[in-house]
Amino acid sequence: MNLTQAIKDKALESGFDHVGICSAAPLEIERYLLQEWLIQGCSAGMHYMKASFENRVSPASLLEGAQSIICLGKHYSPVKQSSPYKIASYAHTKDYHQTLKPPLQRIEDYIDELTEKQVNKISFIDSGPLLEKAYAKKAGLGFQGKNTNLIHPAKGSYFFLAEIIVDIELEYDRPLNISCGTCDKCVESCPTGALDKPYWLDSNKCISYLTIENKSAIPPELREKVRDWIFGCDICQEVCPFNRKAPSQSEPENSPEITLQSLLEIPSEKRFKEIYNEWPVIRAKKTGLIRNILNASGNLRITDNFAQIRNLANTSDSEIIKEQAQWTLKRIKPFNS
Ligand code: B12
Ligand code: SF4
Ligand code: SF4
Repeated sequence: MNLTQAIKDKALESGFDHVGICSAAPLEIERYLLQEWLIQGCSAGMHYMKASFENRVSPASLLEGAQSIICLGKHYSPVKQSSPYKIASYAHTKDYHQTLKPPLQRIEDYIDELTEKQVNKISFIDSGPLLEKAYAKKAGLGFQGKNTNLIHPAKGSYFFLAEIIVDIELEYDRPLNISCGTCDKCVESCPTGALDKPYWLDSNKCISYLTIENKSAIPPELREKVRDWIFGCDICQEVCPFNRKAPSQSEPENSPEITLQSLLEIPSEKRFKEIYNEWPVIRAKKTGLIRNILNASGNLRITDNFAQIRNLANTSDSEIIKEQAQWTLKRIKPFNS
């Protein structure tokens, strides 16, 4: 069996659902589009997107002599949510940055077993500075939808991406010749207008950014539009016809409980990190999650925690939480009688 096929077989055997391989040549069109996206300020407060610009479009800047990229996809299921507060489906499974490391390592070890020459390689799961969707698209893993996610024509978009850059030449796959066509559902459904233009996401308005990466207050004009989401957002995937066949699951029993009460009982950010260590919600930090729950409580008019919210509005050490609690209080006060 040839090397390319052996690597692909190993990737599937290791638990990945998709594998495709492309050349590690620098991206030219995407370089321009990414630059434009950054100039327009669409990366919001994610300053690391600018800092690592060259790495994103030029794999040789990440691995000397980079020749090929093995692109991998791992599906997760959309979740039927039972809590009034919504958490993006991917965050109901344990942190993929951690769980996908061992299967990735198995593929890397296998490449070493198969090849006589020392193969230099480097692997990434999201956290790496590589334009992952663009390379995965090149490797035929899916097409890029108007919601900007990579979509597999038969299995939808609920999958993570990972990749291994290697300094050997392999056989390359081709991009798929498929598109959204006339569908516009995600653009029409995005509550904040983050997808004002198809294929173009403004992070400043995206609920996923506002509730996860954003370390400041949620801008007042967007608070209502964030609705009941407290970590991430799945709306532009939920409405996508390509996800109709994605098998959904109920919330896993061991997924962490996140309520205002449970968060306020955690004494520090350090302790929060220890408790949620294996879960994606760790990214928002304790302060971010409290801010998000307060915002959703205001939108849902949930009055159960009225006394705690009033307390936060008067005495919180965090200006962000204090101000958000005051906003929430104004919205729920008339309903607390
Ligand atoms: C920054 C980031 C975010 C930001 C910005 C999102 C974005 N669309 O850029 C925020 C915080 C908002 C975010 C949210 C989410 N993210 Co995110 N994110 C990233 C990260 C770290 C970088 C993405 C990036 O480079 N953006 C830069 C812009 C310029 O890229 P782009 O949108 O793809 O831009 C292209 C288009 O504009 C396109 N284009 C422009 N015009 C046209 C015209 C046509 C015709 C076409 C075809 C294309 C096109 O060209 C550009 C360059 O390629 C990647 C991991 C990585 N290292 O790549 C994960 C990643 C993209 N995220 C992921 C996920 C799962 C999510 C969420 C679903 C999580 C959630 N449920 O809340 C949401 C989805 C929101 C959405 N609709 O995109 C997955 C996506 C997997 C997939 N199947 O696509 C990734 C790949 C992480 C991973 N390894 O699994 N994310
Ligand atoms: S994740 Fe939500 S807010 Fe962001 S683009 Fe999609 S629908 Fe809009
Ligand atoms: S909802 Fe429609 S337009 Fe949006 S990504 Fe899916 S197919 Fe494309």
